[in-house]
Amino acid sequence: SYTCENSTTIEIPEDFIFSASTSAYQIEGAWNEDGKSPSVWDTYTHNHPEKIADHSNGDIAADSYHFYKKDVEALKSIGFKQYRFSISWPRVIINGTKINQKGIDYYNNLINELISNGIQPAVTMYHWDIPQYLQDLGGFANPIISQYFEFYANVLFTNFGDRVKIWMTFNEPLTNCIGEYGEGRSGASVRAPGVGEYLCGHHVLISHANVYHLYKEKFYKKQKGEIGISLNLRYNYPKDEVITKDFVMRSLDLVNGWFLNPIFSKNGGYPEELVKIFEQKSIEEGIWSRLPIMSEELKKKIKGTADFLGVNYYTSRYVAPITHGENLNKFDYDTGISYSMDKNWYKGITAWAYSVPDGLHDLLIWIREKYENPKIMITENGWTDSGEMNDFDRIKYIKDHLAAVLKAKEENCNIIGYTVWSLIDNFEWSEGYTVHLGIFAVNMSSPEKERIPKRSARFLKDLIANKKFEIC
Ligand code: PNW
Repeated sequence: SYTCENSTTIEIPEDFIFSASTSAYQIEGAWNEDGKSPSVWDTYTHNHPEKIADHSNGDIAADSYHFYKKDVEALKSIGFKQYRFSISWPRVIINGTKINQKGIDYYNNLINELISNGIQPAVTMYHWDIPQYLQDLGGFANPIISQYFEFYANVLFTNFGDRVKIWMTFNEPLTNCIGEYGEGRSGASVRAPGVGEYLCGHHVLISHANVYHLYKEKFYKKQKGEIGISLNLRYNYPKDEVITKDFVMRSLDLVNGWFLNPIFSKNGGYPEELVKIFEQKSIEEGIWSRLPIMSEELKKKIKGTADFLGVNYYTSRYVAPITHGENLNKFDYDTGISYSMDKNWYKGITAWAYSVPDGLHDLLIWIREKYENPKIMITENGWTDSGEMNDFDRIKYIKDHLAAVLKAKEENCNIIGYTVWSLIDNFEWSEGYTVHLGIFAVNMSSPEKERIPKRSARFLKDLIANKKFEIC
């Protein structure tokens, strides 16, 4: 229970932005309407329902394609001034190759509805739903993908850039590259654990940089927007007294640094430690280095290509060196890190959900020190429930994490705002509809798909209105 004897009031700075987040495949439905071509998630869920907890899919989901006005209404009712959503690549570009005007119309309607309600759109270009056609050509394992991605981004800037001023190229490439190419989640036709993840990561970085340069050269002067990227980051703590501080710091460099270092570090390129590991591994394994080589020219091209860093934070971990015989994914094996949890961390209902608010604070300080205090927007943070409307655990989670963010901000981290994942309950990937992360429930069995505020929605409404909250 959360009875609280002496609470503290936390004040929220006047200009701090509050936002809520969703992604296209998880909410839109209309998977084959108005010319939309299939994404890998359509194919995967249709061909392999057994891989999804409740054998469901995103064919209809919250039906935001037809009910986007309900989403905007929900946002407005809470007082959010920003909405982070993603655009479905295969809806806007059929098979990744042909422009679909009806897809463009849909996002124009959504963007206009947001703006006329005083809500600023913040758009993710790619939240894991690559056109199946491009996946069949190798997806992000094929270097040509950067040209297709640039073509797509060009269409987005051309059509929406007059009104969209905040862009995120990618959402969580680490999760996506490991999931697709390492673990075979979502039907990548190229599954190559230990190779595919790194090819994917490499071409994500190149695609991201190309799109950043495209914007700066062709659109920025007129549109004056910002380009960032959303990375899923965690903090690590030593599992026991035997684990050295060096090991912990190195683990952060290896994992968080994979995507942070090339874009946000002073010298660019992959973390030195990561490169070293693969030099060793290729000698041991007698094969070509599995981490693609980043030339000096490419380092230069990728370095500094973000106006802000989007931080998606859910949890942290204890770390220790791997021991013989552990069953690990290839990335954990390559980096040599074994993860565990503290039995005192509050646990949610998915395997990954442990509440570690200190980890968010410590992560933000670590980024400030390591990457010269970049501008940061928290682009995801959220908690699971199993269907209850009085979601007190989520309220506590949000309070604790917001307090951690504001503390880091007071300690001079350049943080401009906080985004909750998610605005509405939605298709939670492999968990289907069995796990809920929305501050609004969605009546999935009703054709009207009503959005119903949970207790946490009302909490956030008060918090945004009063610019303060009470914490224990
Ligand atoms: C994110 N972790 O994934 C995704 O961006 C969302 O699409 C998803 O619905 C949401 O979180 C909830 O799962 C995660 O480090 C990535 O524990 C990493 C972690 C958790 C979630």
